[in-house]
Amino acid sequence: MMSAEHSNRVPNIVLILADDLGYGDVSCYGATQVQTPNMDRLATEGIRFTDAHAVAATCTPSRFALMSGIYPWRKPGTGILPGDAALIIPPESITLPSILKHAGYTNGVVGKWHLGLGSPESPINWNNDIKPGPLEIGFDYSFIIPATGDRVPCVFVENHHVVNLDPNDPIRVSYKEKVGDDPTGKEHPDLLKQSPSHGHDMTIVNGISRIGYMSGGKSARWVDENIADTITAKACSFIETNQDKPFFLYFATHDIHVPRVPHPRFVGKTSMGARGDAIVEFDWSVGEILQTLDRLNLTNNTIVIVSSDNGPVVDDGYRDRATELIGNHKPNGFLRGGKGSAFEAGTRVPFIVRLPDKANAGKVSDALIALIDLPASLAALTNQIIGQQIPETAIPDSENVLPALLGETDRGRENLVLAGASTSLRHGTQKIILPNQKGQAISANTFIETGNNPNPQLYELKNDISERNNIAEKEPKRWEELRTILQKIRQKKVIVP
Ligand code: NG6
Ligand code: CA
Repeated sequence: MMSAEHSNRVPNIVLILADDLGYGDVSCYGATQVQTPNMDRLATEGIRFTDAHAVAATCTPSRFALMSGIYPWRKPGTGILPGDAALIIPPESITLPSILKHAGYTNGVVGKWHLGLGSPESPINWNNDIKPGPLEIGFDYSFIIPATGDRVPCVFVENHHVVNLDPNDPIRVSYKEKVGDDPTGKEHPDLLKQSPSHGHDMTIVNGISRIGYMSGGKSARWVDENIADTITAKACSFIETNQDKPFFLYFATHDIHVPRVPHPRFVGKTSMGARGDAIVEFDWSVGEILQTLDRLNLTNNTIVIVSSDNGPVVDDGYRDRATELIGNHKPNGFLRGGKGSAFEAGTRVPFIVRLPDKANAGKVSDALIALIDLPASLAALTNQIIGQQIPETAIPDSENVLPALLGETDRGRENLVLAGASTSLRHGTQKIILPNQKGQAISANTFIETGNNPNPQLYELKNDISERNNIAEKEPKRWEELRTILQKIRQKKVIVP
């Protein structure tokens, strides 16, 4: 089957996870106003999935599921985290990286983390050892943006330490009150090079006001224009350093999240302003990874997976002209909704897998799969090759969809629970969204259709991919059957560490 078996070595795994990249944002998924040649190359050389999902429509719960194999709604406290939150995955628990580590992989995470750092008992001191974090849940190397680009502290953390920190200029962070005398966006809009449209009016770093307050750490602060260059170089050097052993690289880009401040060489590459240019920058990062694998002769023994943590958003809190310049571009493609939404575009994301030896190159698969399935599927892969077993109670919501990932079948999951503004269930091509009495139909901040509705919703995506025709009232029996399936999954007894 795969060359990995012949060479008696497990394949390397590179997982590139974009931030807020929508189903319609790349050219191999139909975008025309922006070209993504490296994503397109991957689609030509790999398998392009049309029905792959993040299990949540925002970052933290989506990434929690990817790492832990547990639906985020099973664990309180897995919503969008502030930058000073404690790690939400207990150290020593069984995770995607710990499974691979056990199978002999050397694991690295580079880029956006947003799963918390430190513990509730000992909150993070940014000037000291910062742990627990990625290294305590299975990674061997980490170079991370602690939370998001728009949240303080705006510094990189490498393993347990802030990069380039001057001990004489310690960092303080608060999400409650102003610390130190750095100007805020609220007090000093005159100092801003990009102003907020919602929130984002606290400490100014690099001319951009953020969520949260920080002081100190001047020499450690990132320059937004250089984030993609910095983390892409770290990701490539992790590959280079570990080329002689099986490695797993989780490369979580900052693109195309806000604030969108691409490097000057990408500015103006599209007619869509910062958001379009950030897509081009993201695609460049993908290209750098592919070239590094080519140069080191690793392409034929490496699985490359590229996806996104949740659906797209145009105005996510900064006036970067994304709305004005969007033209005919549809970030959600032919889907309804976007980031945060219970409609498909909240969670259905681009997902491409390139296999060793480019097996099944060019295939398009409509298997229903999700990022949460990577722990069980990659465990199955390593199990096939080296016979690894993991405890039965671990990664309870992760399903082994390896045959679909390998392109051997178009069958994926039967059921998938999705956490957007309201909870929904996919059962094959059928979808229900639970009634939500309180939620707004359109997000006041992002103007995205949330999918919230006080009434039951049922869609047959086979002939209504854009969720326009709610058939719940016409088909009460089908609605009830699907709701029962969802209830059963929700009530399943699982161990949540
Ligand atoms: C929201 C922010 C948004 C973004 C999001 C998290 C405001 C008004 N909006 O609260 O800008 O940071 O959180 O995005 O502050 S995510 O991709 O990390 O989930
Ligand atoms: Ca995101």
